[in-house]
Formats: sequence, C-alpha cells, structure tokens
Amino acid sequence: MIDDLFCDLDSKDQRREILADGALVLHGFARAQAPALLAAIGEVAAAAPFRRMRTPGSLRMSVAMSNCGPLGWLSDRQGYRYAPLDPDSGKPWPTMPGLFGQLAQMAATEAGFPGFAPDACLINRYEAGSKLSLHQDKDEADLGAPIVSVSLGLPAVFLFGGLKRNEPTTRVPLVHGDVVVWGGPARLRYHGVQALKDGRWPETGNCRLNLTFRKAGPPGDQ
Ligand code: MD3
Ligand code: FE
Repeated sequence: MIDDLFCDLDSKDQRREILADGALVLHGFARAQAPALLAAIGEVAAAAPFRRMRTPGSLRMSVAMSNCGPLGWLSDRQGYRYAPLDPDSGKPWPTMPGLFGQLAQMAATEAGFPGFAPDACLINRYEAGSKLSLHQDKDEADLGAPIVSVSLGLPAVFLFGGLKRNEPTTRVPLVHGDVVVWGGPARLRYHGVQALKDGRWPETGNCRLNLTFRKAGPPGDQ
C-alpha cells in the first residue's frame, strides 16, 4: 500500500506523493534551497511589505500577503485580480528572484509540466490561527498552466477537495521544504489551509511562509 503511494526520489527525505491525477507532493524538494528562499523573501518584503488584504466582502484576511514578479495577486472591495503594481506603493511588484523561477520550473518539470514560466509569485505568511478557507484558484488567464507551491517554516495541514465545494476533503500535512504541483485535471480542485498551530521554527519564528507560482497573465504573455 505504502509502495503504491510513495516512491523514492534520491533520498528517504524526498518522496513523491500522488494526491490525485495532476496533483503531486514533492516532499523535501526545496529543503536545501530554503535558506536562500527565505533570504530572498526578506528582500521582496522589504520592498513590498506583507499586508492583510480585504476580501470583496470587506473582511480582513488572516493570512498576510506580498507578491513578486510581473503580476501580483490582489483582493479588495472590487474583487480578486492580478495587477502589475503594488497598490500600497504604486510601484511594480519586486522582480521575481532567479532562484524562485528556477525552482518552480524544476518542480513543474518533475511533475510532468515542462516549460512552466510563472509570471506571478504570491507569498502568503501565516501566524497562529491564520487560515485559508476552501476556494478554487481561477483568477488566472491560463488554466492550462500548473501552480507550484512551496512550504517554508511552521508545518500546516492542507485541505484538498474536489471540483465542487461540497465534496469531501483530505488532509495533507505539509512541512518546511515541501513542494506541491497542481495541474491538469487537478487545477480547479477546491483547497484550503487549516488554522496554523502556534509554534516556533528556527528560521521563520512563529510563521509559515508559502510561495505560490502561477502563470497569471494570458498564454504567451510575460
Ligand atoms: C490545489 N495557498 O494562495 S498553495 C493560495 O499554502 C493558496 O498558502 C495555499 O491556496 C497556501 O491560493 C496553498 C496550494 C495550491 C494552490 C493552487 C491549487 C493548491 C491547489 C489549485 C488547485 C488545487
Ligand atoms: Fe489557492
């Protein structure tokens, strides 16, 4: 049974776990690059500080967010969208660090989606109690491209649902260095993150950080 779900990549710290057709966890895939990723996140956040955005219904989200790359994800009273400028500064989002794009492309290739060229990286910062309710990611122009997610810092429980909100969810524990790729038939599955448990992680303090790489603009654009 275990052998059906997990097979070795190159060490026992790096196993791949198939969640569904098109959804794959690459356990530990980013662990070696984590210190460099965290340093780069610090540089992005110095230029585009984390902020808790408002939902279209005007509630403040519990997750704090920033972005880098040509497009950044935004939520406000007008709705959800991608935009080239940070509304807090009026300036373009910080450039996507080279390491980010390389890691996202390597993970996507590993999962069977070669040539992934993300134009948006949303950075989510969770503290104790922060959560993401069940939702679909459908604000992107090119739903043929996968999404790559990188977990750093405190562990979290990811909720993986179906194509309809009322379908049952499975709980997927994600830890520091785990990478998940979602594409093809899994691209529009409902998903969320359970309220973060209080804790301390050496390099991130009381936080979990998540990078989500997306092709948000029209196919061909960049
Ligand atoms: C499954 N973030 O920012 S990324 C988000 O851990 C978001 O911060 C979560 O969901 C986080 O929108 C999880 C994982 C993810 C992203 C896209 C998906 C899972 C997905 C698309 C389809 C199915
Ligand atoms: Fe999402």
